[in-house]
Amino acid sequence: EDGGGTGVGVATRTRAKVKEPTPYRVLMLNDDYTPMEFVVLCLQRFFRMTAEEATRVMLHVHQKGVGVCGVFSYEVAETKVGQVMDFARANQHPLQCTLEKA
Ligand code: TYC
Repeated sequence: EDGGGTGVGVATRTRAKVKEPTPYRVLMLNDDYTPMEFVVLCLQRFFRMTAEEATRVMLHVHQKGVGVCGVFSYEVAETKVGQVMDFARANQHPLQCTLEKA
């Protein structure tokens, strides 16, 4: 770039700006009725966890009350929350899933 026409350029914008989306955590909440196996199935199906990983996260939620399923862009997080909530409702489980700014 040569703003003043001096023949001397300043190296600006050498790299395109990559705008990272604001990250959102998807949280799974504990309840007294949803079967443990159903929560594990949700974590495997919608968050692509292995059985071992899903079991670890499910037990964490069971013991602590809440746990992180993953961190995503708002759009992806919102989609995953909807998928879990729809699947839980279809199976008549009270499982709750939500999102928060990470
Ligand atoms: N607390 C449930 C039970 O004892 C199991 C459970 C775990 C439910 C995690 C929801 O997000 C959850 N059957």
